[in-house]
Amino acid sequence: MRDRLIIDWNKTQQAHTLVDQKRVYYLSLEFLMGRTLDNAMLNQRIKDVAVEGISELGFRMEDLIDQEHDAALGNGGLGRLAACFLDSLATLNYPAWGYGLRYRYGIFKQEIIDGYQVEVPDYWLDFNPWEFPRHDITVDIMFYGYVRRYTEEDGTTVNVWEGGEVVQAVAYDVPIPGYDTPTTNNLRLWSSKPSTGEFDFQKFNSGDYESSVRDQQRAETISAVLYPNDNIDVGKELRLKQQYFWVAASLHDIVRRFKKSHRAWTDFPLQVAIQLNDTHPTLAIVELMRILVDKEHLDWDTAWNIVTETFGYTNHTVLPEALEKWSVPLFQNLLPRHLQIIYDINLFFLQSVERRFPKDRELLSKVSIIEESNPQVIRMAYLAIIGSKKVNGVAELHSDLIKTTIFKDFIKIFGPDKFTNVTNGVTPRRWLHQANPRLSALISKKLGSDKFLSDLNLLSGLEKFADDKEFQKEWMDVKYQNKQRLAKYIKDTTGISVDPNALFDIQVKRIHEYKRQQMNIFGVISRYLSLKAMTKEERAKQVQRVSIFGGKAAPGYWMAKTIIRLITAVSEVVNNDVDIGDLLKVVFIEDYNVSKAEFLCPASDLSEHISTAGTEASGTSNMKFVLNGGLIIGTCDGANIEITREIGEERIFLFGNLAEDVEDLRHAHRYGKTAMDPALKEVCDEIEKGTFGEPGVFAGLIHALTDGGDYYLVSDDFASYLSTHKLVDEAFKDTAAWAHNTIVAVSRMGFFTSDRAINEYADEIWNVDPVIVGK
Ligand code: GL2
Repeated sequence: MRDRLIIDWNKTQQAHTLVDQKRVYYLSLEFLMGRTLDNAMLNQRIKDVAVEGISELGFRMEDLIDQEHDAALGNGGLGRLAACFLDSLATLNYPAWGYGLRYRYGIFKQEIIDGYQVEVPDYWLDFNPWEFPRHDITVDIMFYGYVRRYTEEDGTTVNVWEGGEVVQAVAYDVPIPGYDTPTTNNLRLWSSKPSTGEFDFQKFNSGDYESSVRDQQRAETISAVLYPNDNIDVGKELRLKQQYFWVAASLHDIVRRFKKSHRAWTDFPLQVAIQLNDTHPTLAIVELMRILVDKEHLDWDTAWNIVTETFGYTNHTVLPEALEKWSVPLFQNLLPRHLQIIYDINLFFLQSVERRFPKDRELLSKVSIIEESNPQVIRMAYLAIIGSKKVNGVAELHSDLIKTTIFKDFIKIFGPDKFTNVTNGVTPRRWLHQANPRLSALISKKLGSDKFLSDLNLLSGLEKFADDKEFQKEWMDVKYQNKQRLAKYIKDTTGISVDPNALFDIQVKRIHEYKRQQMNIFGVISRYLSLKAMTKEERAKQVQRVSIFGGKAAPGYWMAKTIIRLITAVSEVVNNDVDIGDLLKVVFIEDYNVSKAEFLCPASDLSEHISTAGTEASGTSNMKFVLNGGLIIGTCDGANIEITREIGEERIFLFGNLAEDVEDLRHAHRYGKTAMDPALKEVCDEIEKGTFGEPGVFAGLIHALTDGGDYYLVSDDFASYLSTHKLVDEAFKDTAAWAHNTIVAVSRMGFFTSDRAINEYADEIWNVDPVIVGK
């Protein structure tokens, strides 16, 4: 498979070089690729032959596929989005490159020990046939040092950054095959090593062995580990080093490629589009200015025009704790010349603002790249906005929110057209065809072809069969088999028996207070209490439920870890309660990752996307679950809103307060004007009674609801959450209607393919055309 990829990869790179047209560069600190083998076979359309061949040799393909380690160079949705985008870019034949870091350790592996999360390193490079070390492609990257400024004879000022520590970036290339096309793009990941070779031999020879090893380790540390934080900024120097190392190496590569064509610098934006996946690569704006002004000696204005025509910036969150800010002293020490450039960018920007809004002094401090805190900090998102041609959010509500909240002052300055929306999408190749081969085959059979895999709107052809009894049966049969597969996995890994006839209710995503797994588990406790209070006859009428959770907590996020502990504690009690039996089971799936998502998504009846309104920028697993024939319970947040619009509100269980009400509700909590929801109070009392073990362990969770001000509005949404779950139970009893609704929902999911999202970026932001690579 690897050799096949390489042949197409070579063909593609040659074709792209020959046409020499505009390319897209997708800069992302995270690429959550998952496994490659299955995807490579499917994209090259040779899986059937391979399965046959393998079985003739006496093996099962599933077993082979299972041998592969996930490439887990990402935290969650943001990193997985980048992976889906690479798949679509190649499938749609766009000349595109991904640039990222080759972390030696990806996201940690999660073990659950005595109900608690324990982090174990993810050493995934033992065996990775999908990467190609390119020892011929290296870039020296400098940190620290100082800036020497002098005036040349003709009066121009020259800035030279020198005297710093140099580290080498080495390229590792990963081929990215498109589906049903020879186009195989490149993902280039950078690895760090000392610039002087293996050791500093002078030190080594003079007996200073330890320090030569230390230098080597110091260099290698840069690309050693992925920061395991999702939606939170921690501001560590090593992280800034990673960002500059990756951005500088990537830009060097991009500029080198551009220079080969001997075009004028002003042609740069006609040949190059660079997309910043969140603010992590914002330094690229500064680095390109440094290259153009300090090294290529362009004048500032020409350079700035080139820069601002080249970049696009995607914002992925409005959470204030996730917005990157770098302390000026830390930055000054690490990147002294870049700080000067940022000051200049800011100065010219503020001067232009002042000219246009001479009476608005407050505006200047509001939009300044430098926040006048102690210490001063650099607001990376502001720098990204000012240095980019377009700024986009990732779902309609989110794109509206950034314009009215965190970036509102910039609308005044740049006008509304600079800001746009590109709703996220997921690749149907991985998230339908690969993850759910049974459903994919059934759809192909019904539609008479598998063309829907490259044109997802063709799913609409299913709608007319939504009431066809025979088809409904086949449809629900597929769901049942997928649930059976999950039930077996649960039994094998946890020992818990679950009945595939029960309603499978799944919430899998990073553990975060804003995503409200705590509300889900409180809801489970409430269900448990009501079941306990029922007579036998009443219980017999209830719908069986399996509540499935999965997700990693950031290692330093104590509250998220407490939520995991509550889930595991509740599962210990509920699963062993003889009164309850199969009516309710609670399962925590250890080490949720891409390959686990691939068998979880097809097995849900219901999935939960229940963030506090206005906090989840988009969400993408919501799309995956619906595409796989499940319904969702969710808040009016992120892409849930567009999913509702597409599939119809009768097919989604929406509940809770709206984003526009959140501020008032929080205000009311702060000033003590809200009493806790009575059902939630009962749940809290039960926890405090010790039903789920030592209550002190969960005190933080309860405190967050009471004196903590209930920032995520669990109490405000709890009653409607519970009553909506009752509606779910009722709906699930009517199998024909459930089948009808899931078929209609799937038939209307065409919009959520990442192919649509990528075409929107290509047309509206990058201005780039596909290149057809010959067979
Ligand atoms: C996220 C958002 O939280 C999530 O809602 C969105 O779907 C993805 C992709 O756009 O981006 N932002 C973020 O910082 N992380 C996300 O998953 N980690």
